[in-house]
Amino acid sequence: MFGGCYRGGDLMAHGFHYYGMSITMGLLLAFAAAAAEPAAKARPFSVEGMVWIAPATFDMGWNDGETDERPVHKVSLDGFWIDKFEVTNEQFARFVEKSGYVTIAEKPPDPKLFPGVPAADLKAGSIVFTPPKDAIPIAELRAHNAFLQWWRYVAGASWRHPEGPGSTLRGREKHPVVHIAWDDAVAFSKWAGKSLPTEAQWEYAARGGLAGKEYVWGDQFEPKGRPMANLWQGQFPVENTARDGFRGTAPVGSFQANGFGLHDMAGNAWEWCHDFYLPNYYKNSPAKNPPGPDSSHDPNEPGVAKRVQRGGSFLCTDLYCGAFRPSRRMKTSPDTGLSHAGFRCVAAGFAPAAATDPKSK
Ligand SMILES: [Ca+2]
Ligand SMILES: [Cu+2]
Repeated sequence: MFGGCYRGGDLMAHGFHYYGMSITMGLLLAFAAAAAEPAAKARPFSVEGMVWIAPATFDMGWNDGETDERPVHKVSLDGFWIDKFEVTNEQFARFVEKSGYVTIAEKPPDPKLFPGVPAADLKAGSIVFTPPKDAIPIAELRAHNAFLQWWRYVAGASWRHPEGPGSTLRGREKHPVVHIAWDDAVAFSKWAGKSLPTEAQWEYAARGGLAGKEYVWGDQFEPKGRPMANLWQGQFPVENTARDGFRGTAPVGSFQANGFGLHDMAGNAWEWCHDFYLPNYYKNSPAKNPPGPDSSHDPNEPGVAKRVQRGGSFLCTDLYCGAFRPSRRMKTSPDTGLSHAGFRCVAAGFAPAAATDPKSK
C-alpha cells in the first residue's frame, strides 16, 4: 500500500507519524484529547518578521513521491503573509504570559478517555525522541511499531521542558517551540491575529519561487557536500553525527533562507498546517485557494481525524523519510505534541505597497 517509497525508504524513521499518533498515544499511555482552550481574543497582526507572498499559480505535489503527493496539479493562491521563521520559544512564552494559555501537554489526560488506566498513571506529558541504546537494523526500522523504540511518553515533558522535567529552555530562546499540538498552534495564531497556513500556502511558500524542484533549495540534496537544513546525519536512530551543526533543534534561521526569504521550511521542526489530512485530496481539490478537505481520513488509522504537518525535522534523514521535501505530507492527530513539532503562521492582508498607501487599491 505504501509502495511509493522515496529512495527505497519510507517513513520508517518516522513510523510514528506513519502509523498514526493516536495508536501511538494509546501504546505509550499518552494523554487525552483535552478540549481546546477557548480561543484567545484575536488582535490585529503585525507584519514584523513576516514575508509577503504575492499571488501566484504553481504546481503542487510531486509525482515521484508518496501516493498522497500525487497528482501534481495547478493551484492558484491569493497573496498572503507568512512568518519568516518557525515560532520560537520566546515568542510562545510571550503568548502564554499574556494569555494564560496552557498547552495540551501540560494538562493531565482525561481519565474518561483512558478507562483502563489507573488515575495515578495519567500524568501530563508529551512524546520525546529517546534514541535506543543499540542500533536497529534497517529492515527492522520498517517493522510495524518499530517507532516505539525511539519515542517515549515522558511525564512532565512540554514546550517548557522539551526532554522532560529537568530540561529547560535556557539557551533555546530562539529555537522553534516544540511539543505543540494543533490546538495549541491554533490558539497562538488566533492570539497573534494570524492563522495556520493551508497546505497549499505552506507548499508554495516552501518552494521559494522554484518550480519542479525536489528540495526547497534546488535539485541537489547536499550541494558541494554542504547540509542545507537541520536534518539528521548518521545511522538513525542511534548515531547522530550532527554534521549540520545541530543534534536537536537549531536556532531558527541557522540555515540559508529559501528564495522567498523563509528559513527552515525544510527540517528543524515539523510545522502544523490548517488542513485536515485526506490522502487523495489532490485528485479533486479546488484550483483556487484550496482550503483543505472538510474531514479527514487516514487509511492507517480510520476514525481518527488528523491534521497535516509539513517540512520535516531534525530527525529526518535522506535515507529514510525524505520528509523535508516541500511536497511531503504528514498527518498527526491534533491533540498530539512531539519533541520535534512546532509551527509558523500566515495572515491574510495586502501587499506591502498597498498597505503603506491607503489610496491604492
Ligand atoms: Ca541536525
Ligand atoms: Cu522524517
